[in-house]
Amino acid sequence: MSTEVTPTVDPQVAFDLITKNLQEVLNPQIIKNVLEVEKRHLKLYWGTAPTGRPHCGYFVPMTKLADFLKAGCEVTVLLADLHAFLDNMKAPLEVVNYRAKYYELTIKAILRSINVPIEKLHFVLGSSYELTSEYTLDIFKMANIVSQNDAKRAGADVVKQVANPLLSGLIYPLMQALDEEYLKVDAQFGGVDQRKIFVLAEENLPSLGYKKRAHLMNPMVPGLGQGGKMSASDPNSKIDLLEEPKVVKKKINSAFCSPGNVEENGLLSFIEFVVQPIQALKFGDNHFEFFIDRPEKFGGPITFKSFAELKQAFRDEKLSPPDLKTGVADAINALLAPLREEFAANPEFQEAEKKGYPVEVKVKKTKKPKNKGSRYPGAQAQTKTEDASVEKVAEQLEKTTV
Ligand code: STL
Repeated sequence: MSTEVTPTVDPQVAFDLITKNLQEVLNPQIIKNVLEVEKRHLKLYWGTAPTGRPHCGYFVPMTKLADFLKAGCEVTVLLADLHAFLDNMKAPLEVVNYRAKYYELTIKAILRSINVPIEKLHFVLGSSYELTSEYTLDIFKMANIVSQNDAKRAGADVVKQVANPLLSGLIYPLMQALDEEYLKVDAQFGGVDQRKIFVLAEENLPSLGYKKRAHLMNPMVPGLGQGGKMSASDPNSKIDLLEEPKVVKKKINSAFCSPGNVEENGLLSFIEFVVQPIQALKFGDNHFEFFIDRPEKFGGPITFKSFAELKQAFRDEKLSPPDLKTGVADAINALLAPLREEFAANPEFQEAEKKGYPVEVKVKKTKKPKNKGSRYPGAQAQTKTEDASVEKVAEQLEKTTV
């Protein structure tokens, strides 16, 4: 086992790499203890639920996986298929296997495209151990120590919030906490939106006789629309990893981007959180080069040598929104080109896409009666208008997380 081999990376260097560019680290001393006292490789995992098609935001955690691998960590990617099912059936059971495959191939393709060696990366399917009797009993044990309220709050930023929340949303966080034990890791990595689940895990695993883990959190990257978030209901706010170059151009052109405004600008965020770390990975820490094929009448082609310089030029209105858009669309298309190539060359990838995301047959929407069970006050008296307005609110609340 590689963990028994004395690590070659200096503990301080490894710690700095592991925690670089993160928004928050809970219990860093757990990590330090592994590296400095136990003198072994850190074991950690990143989980993703194979729901909708992965989008450009996925580049962000990938650059961190690269850091972890460079630091000598044993890294596991959990393809949380049952979580994709438990989150309001975002992935029905008939398609979830294909989606998990699609996610696995996408993640591998991204990592290869940014020159990250993936031989030491493990992929685990959640259902491979989450359906064992041992795990089931642990869910029941957790269910006896975590209140409904705490489970609900823990999932609030991750589980899709709907008008009539299902029981599955309460099980989801309990299982994510248990995954840490079953994957035998020292730490879990995820977006800062996972924070409440991470805290739930820290607070409750010890009651089951399991150890508390460290938690590493990435910042959330804003989407392309006004108001930041990548939203499922606004397809223009996110770009799929296999998007056609023309569609990339179109979506970038419709992104919110007002002259001189560097605060609410998803395009600048994309350069800062995606393009910049990828260049640092590929060409060394301080390397940054951003080329914009600007028309001659607006000053001609230009290359920025630092993100700060680019941001300042935009703030001073020396760089206009249309020119910034040209640069970002070209940059995204350059990042996506190798992914499209892998997809075109791999029939397994194509099959996973076809069967994981079957073309939707448009059926006329019929109003589904809300499932509130039958034994609650006013069960008989419920009106249809009430139902419709609640559904509307639920739709507005719908969001995706990275
Ligand atoms: C999503 C989107 C995303 C991450 C996740 C879910 C995380 C899921 C998860 C599930 C089980 C775990 C850890 C993480 O043990 O980007 O819909």
